[in-house]
Amino acid sequence: MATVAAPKKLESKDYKPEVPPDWCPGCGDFGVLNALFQACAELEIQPHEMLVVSGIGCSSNLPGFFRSYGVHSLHGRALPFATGAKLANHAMTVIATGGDGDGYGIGLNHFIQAMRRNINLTYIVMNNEIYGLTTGQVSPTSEVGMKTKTTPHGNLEGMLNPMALALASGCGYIARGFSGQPKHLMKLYQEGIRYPGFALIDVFSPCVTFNKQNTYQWFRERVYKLDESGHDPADFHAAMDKAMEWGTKIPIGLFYRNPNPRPSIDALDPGLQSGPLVTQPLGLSKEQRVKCIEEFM
Ligand SMILES: Cc1ncc(C[n+]2csc(CCOP(=O)(O)OP(=O)(O)O)c2C)c(N)n1
Ligand code: SF4
Ligand SMILES: [Mg+2]
Repeated sequence: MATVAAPKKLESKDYKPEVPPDWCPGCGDFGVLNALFQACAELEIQPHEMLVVSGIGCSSNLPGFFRSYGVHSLHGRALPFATGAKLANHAMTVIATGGDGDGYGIGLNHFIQAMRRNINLTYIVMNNEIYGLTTGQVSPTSEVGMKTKTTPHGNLEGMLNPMALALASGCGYIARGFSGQPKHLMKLYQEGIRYPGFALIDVFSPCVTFNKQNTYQWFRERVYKLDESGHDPADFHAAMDKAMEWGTKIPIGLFYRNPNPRPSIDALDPGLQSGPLVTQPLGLSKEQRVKCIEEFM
């Protein structure tokens, strides 16, 4: 009798393409990527059943270093692209990635709209508080007073707070990790990917080349884990209080997980209830055509 081989257990190496990342040695994005390999392997997501979409930036090069379907789109446009892909095939696990400049600067409107719409995808933002790819300009998350190429006398603008913004925009899963703590980060990814709606994971991912202020050491001295501090992630107002913390102590971990997740768009849209659009027949049936003509004539 023929025996059927048990399916192979996935490992990190199954997501590694032949081309290794070309990030600067020590860049925080390595830790972000390695934690994602591990998270996907443990969740047993087949590479051909997932899509990783990015914008433009060092961090946005990530889909090229991950073996799955991938798109390196336009600056600030990872989320619109990911939204379209998810609606076309909601059976796919969709992960959007990028940087603070990409997502919180040029792409900020799309970030807010995607959370409001509640598209079921996971958004990983490698937040290094600078524009890395373009060699060190100020970003929306750069600290006040920070000296960069474009702010030689110090940044005069206030910092954007992605955690508070996500809470206010209806995001149901809001977490922050640190690439220097990849195991902790991996758990945040896993929960975010499993969450049935838009999930934000902001990651402190130091740019060792252009941000000499927010270094690994700087973060290590400040970050503390919410899960070890008695924080209740089901409490929206407690999450907002934690989102406002910045200074000598900075929280990482799960800020908020909506205990009653509102249904995501793909769970609500009537057109998607008979299966992913890509598997539905193209065009209209005769009955549908007649119904349309009757309605519009
Ligand atoms: C429409 C448009 N404007 C500007 C740029 C130039 N540009 C490329 S990446 C980038 C910023 C990248 O910063 P971030 O998203 O934080 O990524 P990082 O490189 O820090 O990972 C900018 C301004 C561009 N490619 N397209
Ligand atoms: S410039 Fe900064 S963000 Fe870009 S690869 Fe180098 S260390 Fe990483
Ligand atoms: Mg950046």
